[in-house]
Amino acid sequence: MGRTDMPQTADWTRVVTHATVATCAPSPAPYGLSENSAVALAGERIAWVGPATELPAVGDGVEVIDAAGALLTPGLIDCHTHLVFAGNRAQEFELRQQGASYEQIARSGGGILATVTATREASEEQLLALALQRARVLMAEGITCVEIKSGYGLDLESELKLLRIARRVGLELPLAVHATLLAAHTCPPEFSGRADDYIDLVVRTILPAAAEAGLVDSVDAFCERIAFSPTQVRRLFDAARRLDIPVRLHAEQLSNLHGAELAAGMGALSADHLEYLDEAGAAAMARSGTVAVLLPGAFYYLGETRRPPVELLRRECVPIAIGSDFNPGSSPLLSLRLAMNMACTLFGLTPEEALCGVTRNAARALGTLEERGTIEVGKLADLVLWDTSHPAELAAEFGTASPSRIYRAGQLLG
Ligand code: DI6
Ligand code: FE
Repeated sequence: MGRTDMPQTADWTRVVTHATVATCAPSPAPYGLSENSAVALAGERIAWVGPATELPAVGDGVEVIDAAGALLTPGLIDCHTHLVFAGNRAQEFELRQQGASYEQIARSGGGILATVTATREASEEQLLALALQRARVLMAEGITCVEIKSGYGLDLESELKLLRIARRVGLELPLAVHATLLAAHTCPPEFSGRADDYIDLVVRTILPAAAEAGLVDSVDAFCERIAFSPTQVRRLFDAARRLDIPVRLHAEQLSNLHGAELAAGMGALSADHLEYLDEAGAAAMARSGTVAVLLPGAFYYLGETRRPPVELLRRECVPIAIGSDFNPGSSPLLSLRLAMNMACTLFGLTPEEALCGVTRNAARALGTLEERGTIEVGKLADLVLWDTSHPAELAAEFGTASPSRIYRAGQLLG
């Protein structure tokens, strides 16, 4: 029998049936939710989605999992982490509790630079072990894809080291990794007072070398008074665009330098933080389809009071994603579930926005929406079966509702 004559189900490998499926795809139903549904997998891809009552008969070789009403969602995506670093900044937490601000600590040589010192001193194997340990914690929450930034090396060798580690995490674990070059995180001590010269080094040496080694999926920068100016960011983004590498930006976290507007104007995948975003910035993001990545962990940990303009983002139809921003200085919380909850409690998102913010819109922020982020035929079978049946629980609570089964590209993780 020729392949075209074979029944549609011939290449199916697994079926999850009697599930409450939240596809997270655009749909009139909140969460794209449907009860008593089935999802069929053919190898690493999703082959069929529909009501369990319409599921075609399947052959003996197909594993059938009866979900008994449990919730099935896309694998979660943490689209903003700084997962590779050494040391910790607990002493800075003490200083801040005594009244020092994040900016004051950064200006006096602490902050990001303290982590740069610890990270430069650590070996590649030590850093890899730390990153793997952290990635496993995220995976246990149902994360199947993570973005990992460099940015605590700030010289050629160290930045390449961090990006290689990001890639190795994706090779050693069943986890998709998007590696982001964040060499423009802050000015390293060797370039103190010479930020333009450091940007020269990033543009002429670090970015081309990292790109040549195949280590860069996107380029990021920290656009802030304590980091880089919009003019410097533009030079870096121009260089990234010449290499055909997508850009994203830490923008409007502590002040409004109009970074989001700049990033959107250059077609950025995302602009992240955005507490100080204004109307022009949101309108520019809407025009370019740039995703707003909200990072409530940093807002919470730094004791900020200014919230990102969620109502404005909704009005402008800017897609909203949520990341953990896991890092030792401003967001030491290794839990995307907690970030989802905080996005609701602190920023006023709905649980549905929170779930779509770590699935569909997070995939979009990583430029991978065609492959991931929703349960739709043809996409990778990155799926999580939960020990709950209602999707609101994923944002309403944390430390509860755990994954009972996780599939990464069709493979059951064990
Ligand atoms: N914004 C942040 O919140 C983190 N990086 C950034 O650009 C902070 C990183 C750190 O303090 O180590
Ligand atoms: Fe960040």
